[in-house]
Amino acid sequence: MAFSSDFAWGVASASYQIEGSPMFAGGGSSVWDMFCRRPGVINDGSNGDVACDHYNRYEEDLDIMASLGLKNYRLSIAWPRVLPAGKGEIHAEGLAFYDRLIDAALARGIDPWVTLYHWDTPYDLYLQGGWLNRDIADWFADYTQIIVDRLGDRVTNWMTLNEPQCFIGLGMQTGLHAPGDRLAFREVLLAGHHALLAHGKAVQVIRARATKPARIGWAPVGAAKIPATHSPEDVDAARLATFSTTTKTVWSNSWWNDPVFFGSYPESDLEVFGDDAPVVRAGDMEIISQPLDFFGANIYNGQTIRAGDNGPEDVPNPLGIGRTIYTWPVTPEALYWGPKFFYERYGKPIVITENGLGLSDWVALDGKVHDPQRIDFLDRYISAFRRATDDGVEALGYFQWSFSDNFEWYEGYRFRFGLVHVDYETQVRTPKDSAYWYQEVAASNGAILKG
Ligand code: GCO
Repeated sequence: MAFSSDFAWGVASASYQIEGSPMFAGGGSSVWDMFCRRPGVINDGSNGDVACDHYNRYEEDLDIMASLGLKNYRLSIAWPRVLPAGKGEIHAEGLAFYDRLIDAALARGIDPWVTLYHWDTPYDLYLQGGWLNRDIADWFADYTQIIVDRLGDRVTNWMTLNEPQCFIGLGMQTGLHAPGDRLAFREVLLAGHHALLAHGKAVQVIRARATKPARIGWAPVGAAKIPATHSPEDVDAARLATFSTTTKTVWSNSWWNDPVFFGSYPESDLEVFGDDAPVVRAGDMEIISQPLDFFGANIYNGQTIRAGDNGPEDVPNPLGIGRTIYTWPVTPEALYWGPKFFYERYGKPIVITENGLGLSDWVALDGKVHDPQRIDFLDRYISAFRRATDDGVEALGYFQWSFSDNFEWYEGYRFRFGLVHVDYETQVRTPKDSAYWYQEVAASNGAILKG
């Protein structure tokens, strides 16, 4: 079986992880700029000041992409590059950068998939409450309008927010990510509600103002659950675990996606969250549940689940299971069951907006970067995704995270996720073996996969 003939093979990136900070190019700073300046929060003491210097080297990066035959590029826009204070005055040069970037991609036959927000909240807005301030939904809508008015004649594919679970949960509950807050669950969920409102308002703006017909989705974490066996009991248990939670956590898929696709928070989560759940004002859910064209999901691994006496139970991973540098377990079936369950429940075509792995790659004596584990990992995962499509899941695309090595948040530059190696001392790019392999996967529409 095969992927559809118009299946989008792509690579993904995010502004703060590759561009270099806007604050050195006339723009504003973001919560990540400020967070990285706190001692001890980034494991190698680094920051995104320069990163891959993509702001200055985007043409070279797009040339490499084109030379690898890659036709789809998921990128994000740095809000403070365009609006240094998050609202008000536009930084013309910052906006012009994205104009050039989109044109340069299109000129090389690369279709840009634009994410409006991949975590770089303008610091000035944080000082006004950030995601805790309900007004942020309007600030985000105004920012979106500026972007869509400028790029909406050329961009087809849009994503609003990347991983609300992370920028709300890791950013505001555990403090591992910027802005590094540790708030009560009630405040966390309130901020999450505002993020959902921002999403909905942004969708309204794109629909109203894009002159090129738009396809719109978002890119939440897809917390995948894998049934321990194919028995109906285990499959039901995994499905239930995918769409409910028994603890006060932000990692519930349905908490974020039910409002977006159904216009309501899930009853079972509401019971667990109790008084911590946000007050939903009249009209909120109508805004949040704007029709979307695809379900984007970032999936890296999955938790195995079995039917237990008192509901779904986590099954421990086998001893010695393969693990990536993050110690995330290698669980390719996540890319079968995740898409399958999401498609079943929400009925929207699936785009894997991120999948990949971090390793510690280096340039070998022969000048090349050999990363057989990445090739094996990706083959297993993409093959599992293909099996999901064989079993009826409608799939529009797959985006490998990431095009190049980059700033991996609190791990800094130690963890390399790229198909292209970056030497941060010299900014020299070297496509890894996996880049050439992925080129063949895309060119053959998956036919060379072995998994
Ligand atoms: C995320 C982000 C990416 C990460 C990638 C690897 O999932 O955290 O969307 O920015 O770099 O997932 O951790």
